[in-house]
Amino acid sequence: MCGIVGAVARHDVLDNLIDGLNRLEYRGYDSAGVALVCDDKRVQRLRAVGKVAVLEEEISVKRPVGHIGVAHTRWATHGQPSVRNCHPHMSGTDLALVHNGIIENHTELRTELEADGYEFTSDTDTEVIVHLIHRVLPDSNTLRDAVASAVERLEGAYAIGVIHASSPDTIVAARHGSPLIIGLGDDGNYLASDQMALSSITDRFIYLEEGDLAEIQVDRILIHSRQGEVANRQVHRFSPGALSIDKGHYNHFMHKEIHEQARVMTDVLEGRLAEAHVPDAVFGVDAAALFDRAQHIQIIACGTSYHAGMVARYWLEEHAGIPCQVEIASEYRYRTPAVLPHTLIVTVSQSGETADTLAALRNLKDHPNCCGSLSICNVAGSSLIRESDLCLLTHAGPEIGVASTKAFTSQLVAFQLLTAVVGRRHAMTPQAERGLVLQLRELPALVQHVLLLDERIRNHAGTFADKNHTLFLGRGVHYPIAMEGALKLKEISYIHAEAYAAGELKHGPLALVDEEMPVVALVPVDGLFDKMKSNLQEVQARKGSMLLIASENACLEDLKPKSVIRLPDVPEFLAPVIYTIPLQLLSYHVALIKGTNVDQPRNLAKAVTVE
Ligand code: HGA
Repeated sequence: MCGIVGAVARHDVLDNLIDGLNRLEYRGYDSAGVALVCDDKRVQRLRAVGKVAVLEEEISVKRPVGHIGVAHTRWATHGQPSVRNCHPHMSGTDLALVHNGIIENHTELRTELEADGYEFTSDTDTEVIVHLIHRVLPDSNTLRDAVASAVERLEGAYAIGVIHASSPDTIVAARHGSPLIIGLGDDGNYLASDQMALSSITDRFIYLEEGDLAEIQVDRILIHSRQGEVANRQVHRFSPGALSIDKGHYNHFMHKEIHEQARVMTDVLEGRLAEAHVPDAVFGVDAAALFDRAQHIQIIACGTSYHAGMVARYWLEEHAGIPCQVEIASEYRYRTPAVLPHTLIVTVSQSGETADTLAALRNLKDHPNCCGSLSICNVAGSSLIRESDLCLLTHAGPEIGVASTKAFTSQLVAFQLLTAVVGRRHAMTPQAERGLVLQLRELPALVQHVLLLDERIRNHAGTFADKNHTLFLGRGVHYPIAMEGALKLKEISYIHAEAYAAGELKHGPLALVDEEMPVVALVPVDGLFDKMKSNLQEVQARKGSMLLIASENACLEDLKPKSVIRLPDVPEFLAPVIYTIPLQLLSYHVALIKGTNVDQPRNLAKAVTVE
């Protein structure tokens, strides 16, 4: 998604801006640009389609020097990726703006501004904002007043950074629906849509809240709330290590992040397991009272996080005995759900900024039947965390690969902890909770063991790389794991992949099965093992080529499978985490053979901050 960086300092800020853009590359983008108020008091802008490196080439020809500037990586929502659509956008020669988000009423604003004589030079929704500010500037005392009055006209979502040639000491920033943070430096102050952008400059951050308007100067930051009052926002500190982005000895972030999962399992569990139970306080100080009230759970998420929620529903209903529903946020936010009394809302998002999930939470949390909200999230200080009553940080560390891996398995563990605390109040006996806690302690070692299969899984990747389609099959709690496996393959290798609950096969998808349709099946030895085997017989009878990811105890002789990856026999409660890992590795190796961009797949972005 789009990224914003801004800087105002005692030194030339161009290198800070470019460094920030490079650190935001992981989010996915199609073009980049920068604008500075230069020392001759003119605004100089440079923009380029493609990687930040292309912009840097332009800069090397014509380097602007200035103490204040804004920069942007664009992931197009309105208008093609092209130089004319790159941010920063300008109105006249003195005013420049960067924007993340979508302006929903841009068409009517454009018509109005054109009637006033403004000429548009891009196809974006963003350009209306900069002209709106320009139009009110002559009647405003300050740039801040002009921005404040312009944003009142906007419908939709925005995080913006604005500079003007005649205010060469101030960046004005505003947020509504898209994240924005201020970084406090020693020699200046900074703005970004993601703290990762500023990780080489500072470890001190202020998170702007909804409706905030900020003036950022070298030695002064002034924030006004939506109500126009001066707001004192807390400064948060993060250790530099928490923000490090480095591939180590791996060729891709995704591969590194898959291999980090044993450590991530340790980190997400650290301090969260008592001798024989999961303490309520793991979820926050008010957790006990809130969990006491909850009679029903509504999980809301998107993409991979939605799959984690689907797995959780099996656990929460089977082990905890609490009714649970799971829904895709982009659907949930636009319907009128009949909310059951005493519903606990659980939102899940790696970044904590997923626009649809955040909107769904906002719509629902004041519903009279909601007894509270919990967010499961990887980024401290994110909007979801700040707007929820309770949170569980997944401690997976920065996830740079666009295709989520370690964030997913850490979300699964978060849900295992939730199953224990909620279960204690419903169907779970103390013995059962103790059993779950003991199993969870084994998880990091089991994950480490499965990661050793990397090489063996690579040997199977060739079967998929020249195919156009793949089916993934699972049953029970492994059905959403099959969905996650299919999503990984689609995302990074661009092979069309579909997941089915194996029992559904004969209701349609079996018609697709032939030698050209590889089938990946998850075959743990659990209560559905025999059913799964029958489904696989159906595939085999149609000459489907199968890759079975099966427990080492699974007796598969009658299927005579050519391709099997054997996994350790693990407790059923842990199996979804364990069976995820070979699917991640398989996708990775297929993508490598196909030569796709593993960490930044085409058309995709990391933190999905637009709806
Ligand atoms: N709507 C703007 C910004 C898009 C965005 O925030 N993407 O993540 C544009 O299309 O330029």
